[in-house]
Amino acid sequence: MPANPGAALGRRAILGGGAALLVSPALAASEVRLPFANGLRPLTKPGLFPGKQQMILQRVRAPLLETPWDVFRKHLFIPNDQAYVRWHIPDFPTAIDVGKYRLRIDGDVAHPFELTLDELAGKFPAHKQAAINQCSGNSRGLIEPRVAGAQWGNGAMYNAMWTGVPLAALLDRAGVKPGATHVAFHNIEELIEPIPPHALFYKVLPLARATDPSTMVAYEMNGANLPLLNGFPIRLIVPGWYATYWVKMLTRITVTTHPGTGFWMNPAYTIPDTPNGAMTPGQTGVKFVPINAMDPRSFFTSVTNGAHLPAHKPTLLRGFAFGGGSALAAVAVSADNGTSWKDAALGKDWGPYASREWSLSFTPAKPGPVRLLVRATNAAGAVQPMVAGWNPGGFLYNAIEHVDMRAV
Ligand SMILES: Nc1nc2c(c(=O)[nH]1)N[C@H]1C(S)=C(S)[C@@H](COP(=O)(O)O)O[C@H]1N2
Ligand SMILES: [Mo]
Repeated sequence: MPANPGAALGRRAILGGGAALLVSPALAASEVRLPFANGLRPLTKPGLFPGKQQMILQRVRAPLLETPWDVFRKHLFIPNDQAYVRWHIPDFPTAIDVGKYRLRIDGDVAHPFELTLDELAGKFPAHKQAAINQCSGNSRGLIEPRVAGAQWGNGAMYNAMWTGVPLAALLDRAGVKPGATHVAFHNIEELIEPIPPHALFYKVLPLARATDPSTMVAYEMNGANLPLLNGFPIRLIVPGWYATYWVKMLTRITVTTHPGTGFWMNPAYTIPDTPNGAMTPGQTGVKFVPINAMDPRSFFTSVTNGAHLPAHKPTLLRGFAFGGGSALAAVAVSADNGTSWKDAALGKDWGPYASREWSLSFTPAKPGPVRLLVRATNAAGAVQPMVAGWNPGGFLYNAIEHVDMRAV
């Protein structure tokens, strides 16, 4: 952790380059097969995208890079150079001039103001918090029936330790006017080249969510500068909510009385206003609302499909889980397709919005096939379902994961 984060930002005047735009799948090192039809994807050569090691190449421009599953098997906090990447607008910036960079707070406030990056890091107390960034469409490739959009496996997420300034501290200094209801977030893309207003990646939060103590403007990820592709120099983080609100290269925060009608608020990134955001394909008359809090999820990391376990002997199973919109309450494993569940032990608690390790000793009763399921429950009582609910955006996927192995 640099002693003076402002200075650390200042040292890096220009970042990035055009590398991301020159990638062709032919430059990929190898391939990986994601667990659904048409799941074959190239793996990038390390360094092909600025600041990124080997990633699963979903799209070149605008980049969609998925974190390979092996990374989750090794790390609870995903290294910055392997954190997944998602951009919407092809001409997103490939260089940042940190000396000229400004963050502006305006709109329905008493005292609009502007900060340099040094002022942001130097004038407000630094706040640290672990939180998982997960794309609304993470695991979309697993949804049945299939829907359009990035066909991610489970790797469009990463747990990280964030350092920054609570958004409430910035809004307090600006003095939110009575009657304000929402806060809108702009990013540098609109300064780079003319983008039609309807296409701007412009996101809006309800005021209560914006002033929640966990919402913050982050300038460090895992104790280092944010990678360019993950939003250098600053981004919004909205712990517990899907990453679509985690606006990268944040430039302007506008307090407003409007919920926002830009394309990326509506119709994009909306979910059915039904239990678990589920509906049936073709159903009509469904009301849609902006996507919001995440659902609980849990994963195995110590075992994979096809593994052999010793029969009659204990194996320590391990994995990680998160609660989503509220803290993780429990993780349980089933060896009988969900008829009975055994609670796992939970590892260090990194805070309500972070990933947490779990472990459980398991002894196969006899040789033969073993299917294990893992299920998370959060503090609000949400439990992972056996089958994920369907919606046309392919959002909120959180079905119970399983591994098929053999006891020998
Ligand atoms: N400026 C900007 N911020 C953005 C986006 C974008 O396209 N532009 N995409 C959002 C979406 S939908 C996701 S899933 C996350 C991805 O964050 P990451 O690239 O750090 O993984 O960034 C969010 N913030
Ligand atoms: Mo996303």
